[in-house]
Amino acid sequence: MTQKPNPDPGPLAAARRIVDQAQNFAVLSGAGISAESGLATFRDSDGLWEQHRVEDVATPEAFERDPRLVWRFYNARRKAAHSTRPNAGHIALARLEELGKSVHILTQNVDGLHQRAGSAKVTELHGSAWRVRCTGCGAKSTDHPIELHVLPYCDKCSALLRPDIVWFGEALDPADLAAAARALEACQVFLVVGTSAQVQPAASLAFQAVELGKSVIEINKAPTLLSASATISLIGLAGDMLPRLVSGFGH
Ligand code: BV8
Ligand code: ZN
Repeated sequence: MTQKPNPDPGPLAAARRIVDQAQNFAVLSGAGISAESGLATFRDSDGLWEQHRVEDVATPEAFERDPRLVWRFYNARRKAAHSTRPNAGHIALARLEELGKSVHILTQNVDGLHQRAGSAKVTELHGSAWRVRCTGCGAKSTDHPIELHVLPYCDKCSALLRPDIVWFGEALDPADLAAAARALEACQVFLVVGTSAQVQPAASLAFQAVELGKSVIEINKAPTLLSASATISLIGLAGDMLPRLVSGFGH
Protein backbone atom coordinates (compact mmCIF):
# COMPACT_ATOMS: atom_id res chain seq x y z
CA MET A 1 0.00 0.00 0.00
CA THR A 2 1.55 3.33 -1.03
CA GLN A 3 1.93 5.78 1.82
CA LYS A 4 1.49 9.53 1.24
CA PRO A 5 4.95 10.97 0.40
CA ASN A 6 6.42 12.96 3.29
CA PRO A 7 4.48 16.27 3.29
CA ASP A 8 7.35 17.98 5.09
CA PRO A 9 10.28 18.89 2.73
CA GLY A 10 12.50 18.70 5.84
CA PRO A 11 13.90 15.18 5.29
CA LEU A 12 14.20 15.74 1.52
CA ALA A 13 15.99 19.08 1.98
CA ALA A 14 18.33 17.49 4.55
CA ALA A 15 18.97 14.54 2.20
CA ARG A 16 19.71 16.90 -0.71
CA ARG A 17 22.29 18.73 1.40
CA ILE A 18 24.00 15.45 2.27
CA VAL A 19 24.02 14.38 -1.41
CA ASP A 20 25.28 17.76 -2.66
CA GLN A 21 28.19 17.72 -0.20
CA ALA A 22 29.25 14.10 -0.69
CA GLN A 23 31.56 12.73 -3.39
CA ASN A 24 31.41 8.96 -2.89
CA PHE A 25 28.16 6.98 -3.15
CA ALA A 26 27.16 3.34 -2.91
CA VAL A 27 23.59 2.42 -3.83
CA LEU A 28 21.69 -0.76 -2.88
CA SER A 29 18.73 -1.08 -5.23
CA GLY A 30 15.89 -3.60 -5.31
CA ALA A 31 12.85 -4.43 -7.39
CA GLY A 32 11.11 -1.21 -6.31
CA ILE A 33 13.39 0.97 -8.47
CA SER A 34 12.17 -0.91 -11.55
CA ALA A 35 8.49 -0.89 -10.55
CA GLU A 36 7.83 2.39 -12.38
CA SER A 37 9.28 0.79 -15.49
CA GLY A 38 6.40 -1.66 -15.18
CA LEU A 39 8.41 -4.62 -13.84
CA ALA A 40 6.77 -6.63 -11.07
CA THR A 41 8.40 -6.61 -7.64
CA PHE A 42 8.66 -9.76 -5.55
CA ARG A 43 6.55 -8.97 -2.58
CA ASP A 44 4.19 -6.24 -3.72
CA SER A 45 2.46 -8.60 -6.14
CA ASP A 46 2.44 -11.19 -3.32
CA GLY A 47 5.02 -12.96 -5.44
CA LEU A 48 2.52 -15.15 -7.26
CA TRP A 49 3.57 -16.31 -10.68
CA GLU A 50 1.67 -19.07 -12.50
CA GLN A 51 0.33 -20.11 -9.06
CA HIS A 52 3.90 -20.41 -7.73
CA ARG A 53 5.59 -18.21 -5.12
CA VAL A 54 8.71 -16.68 -6.67
CA GLU A 55 10.78 -18.25 -3.94
CA ASP A 56 9.55 -21.61 -5.25
CA VAL A 57 10.43 -20.87 -8.86
CA ALA A 58 13.77 -19.11 -8.28
CA THR A 59 15.56 -22.06 -6.66
CA PRO A 60 17.93 -24.80 -7.90
CA GLU A 61 15.42 -27.40 -6.71
CA ALA A 62 12.70 -25.85 -8.89
CA PHE A 63 15.07 -25.97 -11.88
CA GLU A 64 15.90 -29.61 -11.12
CA ARG A 65 12.21 -30.46 -10.82
CA ASP A 66 10.82 -28.47 -13.75
CA PRO A 67 13.37 -26.60 -15.91
CA ARG A 68 10.67 -25.72 -18.46
CA LEU A 69 8.61 -23.86 -15.82
CA VAL A 70 11.70 -21.98 -14.63
CA TRP A 71 12.72 -21.08 -18.19
CA ARG A 72 9.17 -19.86 -18.89
CA PHE A 73 9.47 -17.65 -15.77
CA TYR A 74 12.80 -16.18 -16.88
CA ASN A 75 11.74 -15.80 -20.51
CA ALA A 76 8.75 -13.78 -19.26
CA ARG A 77 11.06 -11.61 -17.13
CA ARG A 78 13.48 -11.13 -20.08
CA LYS A 79 10.59 -10.18 -22.38
CA ALA A 80 9.18 -7.69 -19.85
CA ALA A 81 12.58 -6.09 -19.17
CA HIS A 82 13.35 -5.89 -22.90
CA SER A 83 10.05 -4.15 -23.66
CA THR A 84 10.51 -1.44 -21.04
CA ARG A 85 13.14 1.17 -20.35
CA PRO A 86 14.89 2.79 -17.39
CA ASN A 87 12.71 5.23 -15.45
CA ALA A 88 13.56 8.61 -13.89
CA GLY A 89 14.95 6.85 -10.81
CA HIS A 90 17.56 4.86 -12.76
CA ILE A 91 18.35 7.99 -14.81
CA ALA A 92 18.84 10.17 -11.71
CA LEU A 93 21.46 7.72 -10.38
CA ALA A 94 23.29 7.82 -13.74
CA ARG A 95 23.07 11.64 -13.62
CA LEU A 96 24.79 11.64 -10.21
CA GLU A 97 27.85 10.24 -12.02
CA GLU A 98 27.55 12.86 -14.76
CA LEU A 99 27.76 15.45 -11.97
CA GLY A 100 31.22 14.04 -11.22
CA LYS A 101 30.30 11.95 -8.19
CA SER A 102 31.62 8.40 -7.73
CA VAL A 103 28.60 6.08 -7.73
CA HIS A 104 28.80 2.28 -7.32
CA ILE A 105 25.44 0.57 -7.77
CA LEU A 106 24.92 -2.71 -5.91
CA THR A 107 21.72 -4.03 -7.40
CA GLN A 108 19.62 -7.04 -6.45
CA ASN A 109 17.82 -6.65 -9.76
CA VAL A 110 18.56 -8.80 -12.78
CA ASP A 111 16.86 -6.56 -15.40
CA GLY A 112 19.90 -4.56 -16.58
CA LEU A 113 18.05 -1.22 -16.37
CA HIS A 114 20.79 0.58 -14.39
CA GLN A 115 23.28 -0.15 -17.18
CA ARG A 116 20.78 0.94 -19.84
CA ALA A 117 20.30 4.22 -17.92
CA GLY A 118 24.06 4.85 -18.22
CA SER A 119 25.38 3.88 -14.77
CA ALA A 120 29.00 2.79 -15.27
CA LYS A 121 29.74 0.88 -12.04
CA VAL A 122 27.04 -1.74 -11.46
CA THR A 123 27.50 -4.94 -9.44
CA GLU A 124 24.64 -7.38 -10.05
CA LEU A 125 24.59 -9.16 -6.70
CA HIS A 126 21.95 -11.65 -7.86
CA GLY A 127 23.20 -12.14 -11.41
CA SER A 128 21.59 -11.11 -14.65
CA ALA A 129 18.54 -12.25 -16.61
CA TRP A 130 20.62 -11.47 -19.74
CA ARG A 131 23.40 -13.94 -18.92
CA VAL A 132 23.08 -17.72 -19.27
CA ARG A 133 25.35 -20.39 -17.74
CA CYS A 134 25.95 -23.96 -18.81
CA THR A 135 25.17 -26.54 -16.10
CA GLY A 136 27.88 -28.76 -17.65
CA CYS A 137 30.97 -26.79 -18.63
CA GLY A 138 30.03 -23.56 -16.82
CA ALA A 139 30.41 -21.44 -19.99
CA LYS A 140 28.62 -18.08 -19.69
CA SER A 141 26.93 -16.41 -22.65
CA THR A 142 24.73 -13.44 -23.44
CA ASP A 143 24.12 -13.89 -27.17
CA HIS A 144 20.64 -15.36 -26.94
CA PRO A 145 17.19 -14.36 -28.23
CA ILE A 146 15.02 -12.39 -25.78
CA GLU A 147 13.08 -15.59 -25.10
CA LEU A 148 15.32 -18.65 -25.29
CA HIS A 149 14.10 -21.82 -26.94
CA VAL A 150 12.81 -24.10 -24.15
CA LEU A 151 14.88 -26.07 -23.33
CA PRO A 152 18.24 -24.49 -24.28
CA TYR A 153 21.40 -26.63 -24.48
CA CYS A 154 25.09 -25.72 -24.61
CA ASP A 155 26.56 -25.73 -28.11
CA LYS A 156 29.94 -26.73 -26.62
CA CYS A 157 29.04 -29.67 -24.37
CA SER A 158 25.27 -30.14 -24.98
CA ALA A 159 24.39 -29.80 -21.28
CA LEU A 160 21.33 -27.84 -20.17
CA LEU A 161 21.70 -24.05 -19.93
CA ARG A 162 20.36 -22.12 -16.90
CA PRO A 163 19.87 -18.42 -16.16
CA ASP A 164 23.08 -17.02 -14.62
CA ILE A 165 21.09 -15.83 -11.63
CA VAL A 166 21.68 -16.37 -7.89
CA TRP A 167 18.65 -18.38 -6.80
CA PHE A 168 17.40 -18.72 -3.22
CA GLY A 169 19.72 -21.09 -1.40
CA GLU A 170 22.64 -20.30 -3.73
CA ALA A 171 25.73 -18.36 -2.71
CA LEU A 172 26.47 -14.94 -4.16
CA ASP A 173 29.65 -14.62 -6.22
CA PRO A 174 32.50 -13.91 -3.77
CA ALA A 175 33.95 -11.37 -6.24
CA ASP A 176 30.65 -9.44 -6.18
CA LEU A 177 30.54 -9.55 -2.38
CA ALA A 178 34.13 -8.26 -2.24
CA ALA A 179 33.26 -5.42 -4.65
CA ALA A 180 30.24 -4.57 -2.50
CA ALA A 181 32.37 -4.52 0.66
CA ARG A 182 34.86 -2.16 -1.04
CA ALA A 183 32.05 0.15 -2.22
CA LEU A 184 30.53 0.14 1.26
CA GLU A 185 33.88 0.98 2.87
CA ALA A 186 34.68 3.77 0.40
CA CYS A 187 31.32 5.54 0.37
CA GLN A 188 30.23 8.57 2.37
CA VAL A 189 26.56 8.11 1.45
CA PHE A 190 24.77 4.75 1.16
CA LEU A 191 21.48 5.08 -0.76
CA VAL A 192 18.96 2.25 -0.34
CA VAL A 193 16.29 2.37 -3.02
CA GLY A 194 13.21 0.20 -3.59
CA THR A 195 14.12 -2.82 -1.49
CA SER A 196 12.18 -4.49 1.30
CA ALA A 197 15.59 -5.19 2.89
CA GLN A 198 14.56 -8.79 3.60
CA VAL A 199 16.86 -10.83 1.37
CA GLN A 200 20.26 -11.75 2.75
CA PRO A 201 23.14 -11.23 2.43
CA ALA A 202 22.33 -8.17 0.22
CA ALA A 203 20.15 -6.48 2.84
CA SER A 204 22.91 -6.76 5.44
CA LEU A 205 24.96 -4.26 3.39
CA ALA A 206 22.50 -1.52 4.39
CA PHE A 207 22.72 -2.42 8.07
CA GLN A 208 26.53 -2.57 7.84
CA ALA A 209 26.45 0.96 6.37
CA VAL A 210 24.55 2.10 9.47
CA GLU A 211 27.11 0.33 11.70
CA LEU A 212 29.96 2.06 9.82
CA GLY A 213 28.38 5.45 10.46
CA LYS A 214 27.69 6.21 6.78
CA SER A 215 24.87 8.59 5.86
CA VAL A 216 22.17 6.04 4.97
CA ILE A 217 19.34 7.53 2.92
CA GLU A 218 16.46 5.20 2.19
CA ILE A 219 13.89 5.78 -0.56
CA ASN A 220 10.85 3.52 -0.48
CA LYS A 221 7.14 3.93 -1.06
CA ALA A 222 6.55 2.45 2.39
CA PRO A 223 8.55 1.98 5.62
CA THR A 224 10.80 -1.12 5.74
CA LEU A 225 12.89 -3.08 8.25
CA LEU A 226 15.66 -0.54 7.62
CA SER A 227 13.68 2.70 8.02
CA ALA A 228 14.16 3.07 11.76
CA SER A 229 17.96 2.73 11.45
CA ALA A 230 18.42 4.89 8.31
CA THR A 231 19.85 8.41 8.70
CA ILE A 232 16.95 9.65 6.58
CA SER A 233 13.98 7.64 5.35
CA LEU A 234 12.19 9.27 2.39
CA ILE A 235 8.73 7.83 1.76
CA GLY A 236 7.85 8.17 -1.90
CA LEU A 237 8.30 6.69 -5.36
CA ALA A 238 11.88 6.22 -6.55
CA GLY A 239 11.06 7.83 -9.92
CA ASP A 240 9.85 10.94 -8.10
CA MET A 241 12.24 11.12 -5.13
CA LEU A 242 15.59 10.37 -6.80
CA PRO A 243 15.40 13.22 -9.36
CA ARG A 244 14.49 15.58 -6.51
CA LEU A 245 17.47 14.31 -4.51
CA VAL A 246 20.03 14.77 -7.29
CA SER A 247 20.68 18.52 -7.77
CA GLY A 248 20.81 19.80 -11.32
CA PHE A 249 17.26 18.56 -11.85
CA GLY A 250 16.17 22.05 -10.88
CA HIS A 251 13.60 20.86 -8.32
C1 BV8 B 1 22.00 -17.70 0.46
C2 BV8 B 1 17.30 -13.57 -8.14
C3 BV8 B 1 23.25 -19.47 1.39
C4 BV8 B 1 16.12 -14.29 -8.62
C5 BV8 B 1 17.02 -13.25 -5.79
C6 BV8 B 1 16.70 -16.32 7.12
C7 BV8 B 1 17.69 -15.41 7.46
C8 BV8 B 1 18.69 -15.06 6.56
C9 BV8 B 1 18.73 -15.63 5.29
C10 BV8 B 1 17.74 -16.53 4.98
C11 BV8 B 1 16.74 -16.88 5.86
N1 BV8 B 1 15.94 -17.78 5.26
C12 BV8 B 1 16.39 -17.99 4.00
C13 BV8 B 1 17.49 -17.26 3.84
C14 BV8 B 1 18.31 -17.20 2.69
C15 BV8 B 1 17.71 -16.33 1.59
C16 BV8 B 1 16.90 -15.17 2.08
O1 BV8 B 1 17.44 -14.12 2.41
N2 BV8 B 1 15.56 -15.35 2.07
C17 BV8 B 1 14.67 -14.28 2.49
C18 BV8 B 1 13.37 -14.37 1.68
C19 BV8 B 1 14.44 -14.42 3.98
N3 BV8 B 1 18.85 -15.83 0.88
C20 BV8 B 1 19.38 -16.62 -0.06
O2 BV8 B 1 18.94 -17.71 -0.37
C21 BV8 B 1 20.65 -16.10 -0.70
N4 BV8 B 1 21.62 -17.15 -0.66
O3 BV8 B 1 21.65 -17.33 1.55
O4 BV8 B 1 22.81 -18.76 0.24
C22 BV8 B 1 24.53 -20.06 1.00
C23 BV8 B 1 25.71 -19.49 1.49
C24 BV8 B 1 26.90 -20.09 1.16
C25 BV8 B 1 26.92 -21.21 0.33
C26 BV8 B 1 25.73 -21.75 -0.16
C27 BV8 B 1 24.53 -21.16 0.16
C28 BV8 B 1 20.40 -15.76 -2.16
C29 BV8 B 1 19.44 -14.61 -2.24
C30 BV8 B 1 19.28 -14.22 -3.70
C31 BV8 B 1 17.98 -14.81 -4.22
N5 BV8 B 1 17.75 -14.30 -5.55
N6 BV8 B 1 16.86 -12.79 -7.02
C32 BV8 B 1 15.34 -13.41 -9.53
O5 BV8 B 1 15.46 -12.18 -9.47
O6 BV8 B 1 14.60 -14.00 -10.31
S1 BV8 B 1 16.34 -12.40 -4.52
C33 BV8 B 1 15.08 -11.43 -5.06
O7 BV8 B 1 14.64 -10.71 -3.88
C34 BV8 B 1 15.45 -10.32 -6.04
O8 BV8 B 1 16.83 -10.19 -6.26
C35 BV8 B 1 14.94 -9.09 -5.33
O9 BV8 B 1 15.54 -7.95 -5.74
C36 BV8 B 1 15.30 -9.48 -3.97
C37 BV8 B 1 14.90 -8.64 -2.82
O10 BV8 B 1 13.61 -8.26 -3.01
P1 BV8 B 1 13.43 -6.68 -3.27
O11 BV8 B 1 14.32 -6.29 -4.40
O12 BV8 B 1 13.59 -5.96 -2.00
O13 BV8 B 1 11.98 -6.67 -3.81
P2 BV8 B 1 10.67 -6.76 -2.91
O14 BV8 B 1 9.54 -7.07 -3.82
O15 BV8 B 1 10.93 -7.62 -1.72
O16 BV8 B 1 10.50 -5.27 -2.34
C38 BV8 B 1 10.24 -4.20 -3.23
C39 BV8 B 1 10.37 -2.96 -2.39
O17 BV8 B 1 10.25 -1.83 -3.22
C40 BV8 B 1 9.29 -2.84 -1.32
O18 BV8 B 1 9.89 -2.40 -0.12
C41 BV8 B 1 8.35 -1.78 -1.89
O19 BV8 B 1 7.76 -1.00 -0.86
C42 BV8 B 1 9.29 -0.93 -2.69
N7 BV8 B 1 8.71 -0.26 -3.85
C43 BV8 B 1 7.83 -0.78 -4.75
N8 BV8 B 1 7.59 0.15 -5.71
C44 BV8 B 1 8.36 1.24 -5.43
C45 BV8 B 1 9.06 0.98 -4.24
N9 BV8 B 1 9.90 1.88 -3.69
C46 BV8 B 1 10.05 3.05 -4.33
N10 BV8 B 1 9.43 3.37 -5.48
C47 BV8 B 1 8.57 2.49 -6.04
N11 BV8 B 1 7.94 2.84 -7.19
ZN1 ZN C 1 28.57 -26.50 -21.75
